[in-house]
Amino acid sequence: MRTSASTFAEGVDLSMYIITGISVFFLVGITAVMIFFVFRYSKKRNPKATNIEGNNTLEVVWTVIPTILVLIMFYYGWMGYKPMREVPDDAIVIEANAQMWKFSFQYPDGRVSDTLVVPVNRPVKLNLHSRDVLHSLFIPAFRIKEDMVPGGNNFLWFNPNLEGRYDILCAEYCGQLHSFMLSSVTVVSDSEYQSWLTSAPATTDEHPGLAVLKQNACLTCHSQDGSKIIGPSFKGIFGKTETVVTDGVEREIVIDSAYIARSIKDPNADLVKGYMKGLMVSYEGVVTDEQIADIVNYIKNLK
Ligand code: HEC
Ligand SMILES: [Cu+2]
Repeated sequence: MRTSASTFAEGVDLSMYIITGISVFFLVGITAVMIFFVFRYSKKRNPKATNIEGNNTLEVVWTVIPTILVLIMFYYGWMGYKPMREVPDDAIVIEANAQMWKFSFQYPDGRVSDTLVVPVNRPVKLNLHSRDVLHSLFIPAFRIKEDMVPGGNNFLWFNPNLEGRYDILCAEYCGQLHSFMLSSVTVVSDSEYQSWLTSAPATTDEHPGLAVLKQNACLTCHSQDGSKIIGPSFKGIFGKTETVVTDGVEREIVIDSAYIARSIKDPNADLVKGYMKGLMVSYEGVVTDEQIADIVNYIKNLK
């Protein structure tokens, strides 16, 4: 049995069973009739081929019945889908952000989390945003999936009705590490939700620069150990001389704080030689100047 943990599950599952049922009925029926005809009208039993000219009754029957069946499928599909676009007024509104290759969720009080925590039996609306390419937020247990379009403002909502922890996947092929773009939603009681909301985010003794790199998923593209992932590694780059391509012209630069800041705010201005343009998007307005200073400080120490 698959898990179903939201009020949408019933409608989606019902329409799926109806469509699958009708399809299986016709698969079996048509196959059986075909096999019967192969024997009944083989050359041996039916040596002289006959030509049958039109049959109005048949024409009407095989037009009307399939039309009714398709309308039945449409009806159940529509009944399952319609409530997904009608958000209750009292829904908790959370901003869901996607980027290559990470989800993050921002709660009304400003709290940001990599995973969702929601109270049971309360409607939750997610406003869907993407910082770079097309992603899609898919929660199979809730039977809900919507595209996250850069520059668009799509949404989804759900009403979870079973406590537990469920997978969130990106369902739109969004590049090399698409299959690692995972998160989860934990459905808890109302009191657990309240205490989670008010609890201070776990403090770590991590370098603030490292925290910023993690929070913005920089490390999905930049390693700290010298290996090349999507972008160059951060290891030992500070003070290094590097070849970059600026407006199509190669030149040598020394990596300093100003260069790192520019790489973050306008990544395609100076392209590191050997890397493709447009992979890294600008973090202008996303990462503050203080955070950039923390990053620079952290990279300096990555020997
Ligand atoms: C989707 C992958 C991706 C993400 C996410 C990403 N970058 Fe990059 N980054 C690249 C690529 C590719 C390059 C090399 C091409 C270029 O210079 O734009 C690059 C270049 C850089 C450089 C220049 C490195 C050098 O050796 O000159 C810095 C600094 C940098 N990124 C910092 C960051 C920071 C900080 C973040 C997070 C806030 C980040 N990047 C997020 C892909 C990414
Ligand atoms: Cu994605």
